[in-house]
Amino acid sequence: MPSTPLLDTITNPADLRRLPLSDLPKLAQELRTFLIESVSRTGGHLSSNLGTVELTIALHHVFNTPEDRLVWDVGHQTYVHKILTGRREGMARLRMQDGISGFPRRNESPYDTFGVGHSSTSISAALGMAVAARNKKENRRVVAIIGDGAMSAGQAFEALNNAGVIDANLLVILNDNDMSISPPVGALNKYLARLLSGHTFNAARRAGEKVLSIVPSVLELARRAEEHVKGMVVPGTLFEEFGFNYIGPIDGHDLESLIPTLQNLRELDGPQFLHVVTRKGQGYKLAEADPILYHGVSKFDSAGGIQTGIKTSKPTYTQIFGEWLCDMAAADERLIGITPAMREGSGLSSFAEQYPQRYHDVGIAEQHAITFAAGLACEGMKPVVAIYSTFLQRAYDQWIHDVALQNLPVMLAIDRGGLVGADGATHNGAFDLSYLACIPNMLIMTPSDENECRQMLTTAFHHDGPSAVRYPRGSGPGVPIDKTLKSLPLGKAEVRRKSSKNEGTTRIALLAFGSLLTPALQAGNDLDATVVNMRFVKPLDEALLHELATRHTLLVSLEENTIIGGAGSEIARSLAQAGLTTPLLRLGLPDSFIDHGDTTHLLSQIGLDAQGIVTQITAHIANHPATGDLTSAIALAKSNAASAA
Ligand SMILES: Cc1ncc(C[n+]2csc(CCOP(=O)(O)OP(=O)(O)O)c2C)c(N)n1
Repeated sequence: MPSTPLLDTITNPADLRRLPLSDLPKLAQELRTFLIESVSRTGGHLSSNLGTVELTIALHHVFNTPEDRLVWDVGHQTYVHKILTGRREGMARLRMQDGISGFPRRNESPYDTFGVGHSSTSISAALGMAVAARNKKENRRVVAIIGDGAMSAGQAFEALNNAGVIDANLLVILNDNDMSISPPVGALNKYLARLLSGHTFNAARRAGEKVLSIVPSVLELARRAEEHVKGMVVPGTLFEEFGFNYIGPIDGHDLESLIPTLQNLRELDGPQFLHVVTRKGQGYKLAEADPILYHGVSKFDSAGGIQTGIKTSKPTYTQIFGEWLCDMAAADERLIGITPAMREGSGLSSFAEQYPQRYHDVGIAEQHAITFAAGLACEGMKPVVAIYSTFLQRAYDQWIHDVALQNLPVMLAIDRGGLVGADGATHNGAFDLSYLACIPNMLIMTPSDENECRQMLTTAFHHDGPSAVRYPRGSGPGVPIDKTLKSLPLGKAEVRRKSSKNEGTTRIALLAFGSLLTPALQAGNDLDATVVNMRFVKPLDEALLHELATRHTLLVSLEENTIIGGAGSEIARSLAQAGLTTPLLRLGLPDSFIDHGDTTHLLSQIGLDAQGIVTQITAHIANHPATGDLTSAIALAKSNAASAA
């Protein structure tokens, strides 16, 4: 690690507050060096953290944290905050199992005032805290720090709308780096750009200087003078119309203007809004040049930078989707591709280039994305919404009320279904099968390999109603891909393994959904079980299911979704409704939030790798006398498998 003598003297914000202002630029430099080296070793979010070094220093320097509350939006930009609040050592195990999280978490530190990972919650949460402080007569300050990307979401405006009338002591800092993950979109972005442009920006800076020259004792007068000055040079801003006192824009890398501005704002009552301008990737040339590439990184060589263009052996599901989208767009001009601010992550970059007129990045606005798609579908378009499972949670009512209820042909390409690894509990796609399966009119598919994914995407696209294809993060088993656009028969599962020895009397059937087919096939060999690729969560292949139920002594459902209400529950419902009493063991994600870590390891820990599946089934059989007679069948199968090997 590079030498960081000044940073070494700081273990908490109190140490930082003892430093003279003149030392702070050097501290910022050391923090950047440390950050680049540390993130290059662990992976994580880099560009956004480099952009908020000075802002974080200034906030902890001016505010009495943790008594004063800092509420970060998204929370991917809080590494410097973590380093300055006693977690510098922890950075070595950032986002690793049992290491610190990549986002703020209330149970990790008293300085992490609000758990986050999804965007645009900070103003709402901070407002709640400010109102609580007022009711409890606690004289603390609450600050929400939100990016211009996160500001584009409806919830941020819902909170502004409410804050303006509550008149609580709340400071909102807009960290404007003119970037979301990819370039920002929408009218708000254009508006912010206007605030920054030419004359207005410089004049506003002068106005800011005037604010700073005013002593707190004549605060009210000062406010009026400031209004007057601003009134002359900056037109009333949108934020003022919401009832905020707008200050800015100021340079978010200039500690000499940041610190006194924050000191002044700390003394002002009522809703305050500070607009700071920062640069994503600041101080690391490679990230400044390509902030998108350095937004979220795997381990890399900090001197040489990220090596691009390296071909991996297997395509990811995201890539499979991206290619399919382009192919289907060529085949059907009604196709419209929609992303809520995840162009790269969802695999839409090529589509956006090839079909700019049919590509819509709607901003961080999942709810709008779905209802926008519904409107398109009403008029005969074929919208495809590419969305992460975890972010679809935001748009649940839109999906039910605007799409499913009207039986509109809107298609969801749901990425990151199941565990996601380093991003952890906030980003796991643990619930989508549960929350979608209960909605009428739905078609829900879970591909078990790349080719099936392509076929399911085609099936969904041609379906005349709401549909979802749900695939995991990363790559699949690596099967060859048929480039044609072929559909699958609706609601038909596929028997992938039949018992070799006990045809007709095989006792265990593994009913696997999506990603768990691969380990199920391995477990099936060990157990000499029937293995079925279920393919459809809805409609289930009930004919096959009921037939299997009569020929097996134990059915086992497998899904990378929470067990409660998931695909296994659908199976249970179907069996019960048919009066079939064959025991069913449901395997899937447990009823707890699963933290960050390596996905393979996590899946093994919760018993969803091949070995774990065998162990869970044998344990279940041992504990349930009704299925006890299977023990000898399994022992026999295992010894057969061993002797065959
Ligand atoms: C609800 C939701 N949708 C999408 C994301 C994915 N996401 C993480 S950071 C980010 C961009 C945020 O941009 P901005 O707020 O400007 O912060 P910056 O990274 O530019 O500092 C997005 C879209 C998310 N975290 N939450």
